[in-house]
Amino acid sequence: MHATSSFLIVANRLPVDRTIGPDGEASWRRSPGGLVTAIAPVMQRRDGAWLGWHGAPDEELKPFDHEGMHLIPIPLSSTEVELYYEGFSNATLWPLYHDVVAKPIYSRVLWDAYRAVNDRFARAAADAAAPGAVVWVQDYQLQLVPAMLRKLRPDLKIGFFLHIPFPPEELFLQLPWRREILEGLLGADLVGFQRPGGTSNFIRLVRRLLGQPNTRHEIHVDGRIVRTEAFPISVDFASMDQLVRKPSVIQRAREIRAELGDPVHVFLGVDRLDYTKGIGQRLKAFGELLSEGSLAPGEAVFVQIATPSRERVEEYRLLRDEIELQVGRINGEHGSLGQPPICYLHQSYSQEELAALYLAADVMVVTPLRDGMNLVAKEYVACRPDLRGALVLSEFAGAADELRQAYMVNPYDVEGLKRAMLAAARATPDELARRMRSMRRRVATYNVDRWANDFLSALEG
Ligand code: GDG
Repeated sequence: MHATSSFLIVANRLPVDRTIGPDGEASWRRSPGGLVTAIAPVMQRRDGAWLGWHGAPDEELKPFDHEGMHLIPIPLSSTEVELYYEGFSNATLWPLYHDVVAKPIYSRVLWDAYRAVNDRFARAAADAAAPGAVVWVQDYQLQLVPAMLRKLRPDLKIGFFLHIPFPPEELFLQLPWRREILEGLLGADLVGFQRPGGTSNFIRLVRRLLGQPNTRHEIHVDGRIVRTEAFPISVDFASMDQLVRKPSVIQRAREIRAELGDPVHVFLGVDRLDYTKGIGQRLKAFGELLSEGSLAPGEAVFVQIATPSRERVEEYRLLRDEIELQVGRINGEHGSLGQPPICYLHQSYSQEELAALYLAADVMVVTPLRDGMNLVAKEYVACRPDLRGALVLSEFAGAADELRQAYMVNPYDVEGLKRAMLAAARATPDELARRMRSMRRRVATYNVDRWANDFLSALEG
């Protein structure tokens, strides 16, 4: 009999990446990101474990410890990566849950793989959980786990959090396996969403498809009560705020501006290269501002970091070609020797470099067509203790509920987007400070610790 834990995180991925050193030795490195930072202390306090795939297909690994976290690797075959992860998770659920901005693929083969992998995660969690343990299941890849796990272990307290939007009825009803997904989620004691809209979509669908009696936040299922509520995720405000005050980061921000030719306006976009992020929309707006002469090349530079993402999924390959064509056109038309107006980077950066970029940017442009939250918007705010810098933010990002003082845009409205980008670039220092101060207050109080604690207190309370 192996040791069990009283607190479990179940997520598609483990919170570590394997790196190969110069000597050829493999070692694990904690992945960047607020979720791990917020949850690691809870794990240490409660003797917790984290279950997830370790990132290499066709490889079975024994559980191991890393920086005080007990990690339990769940194996995936390369076929499962293709069908469950790239397929059902990222070619079916991801576009369906993001307003169908790309066409979802509905395939029984993908669904079967999704169910089989969810079943494997549920069994592993059932094995690893101590009697009465708290299990927190994360995100759209594992929506069947709550019910599967409850069946195996009715003694557990099960929470589920969806990091992406939960779609409205009209869209969700397309899914051939819509009942199974809802029943899967209802295995939890608490189902958390980013926005109140997710909660009401969920409640409405449960009533319509399953006929379960409910109130605004509670659903009655087989003599149990399932609660549902919004918990907007956030960032580690204090550590970002500290990072960006380091002289080396401030110096690097200055260098970045100099490397860009010391333009008057630096616009910045930071996203995974994903069709939900509205990268094309913002580049189009920027291109038109140049064509019309509202911004002059040399006066304004747009830095677009597009981190490589899901490169084996067809839609993502097409998107990359589209964006790169668009960048080439705008740079070809408006650039001059050594001075392209768009600096496009299809690479990943360290957190320090990212912080320096945030600090170097006058206007952060966050224009998703749909986004659960969007942490980049909150990171930008956390990285501006100088109270300079403007945030242009899509009303379709979860973050728009909280960052009300941003320059709010509908990313489909090119004219509106252009107006907002110009207004942000031309705002007075007083105006910028007023907006930034109020947004920082919000992110500083409602940080990622608060998010994790609120969810766990609601689950256990
Ligand atoms: C999903 C939901 C929700 C990006 N490039 C680099 C890098 N990043 C980091 C950012 C940020 C994170 O990745 C991206 O988070 P977002 O929230 O913006 O977007 P998704 O990846 O789509 O996340 C989203 C989130 O889950 C959490 O619930 O907010 O709505 O879609 O932290 O900084 N980090 C580093 N180098 C890069 O090049 N180090």
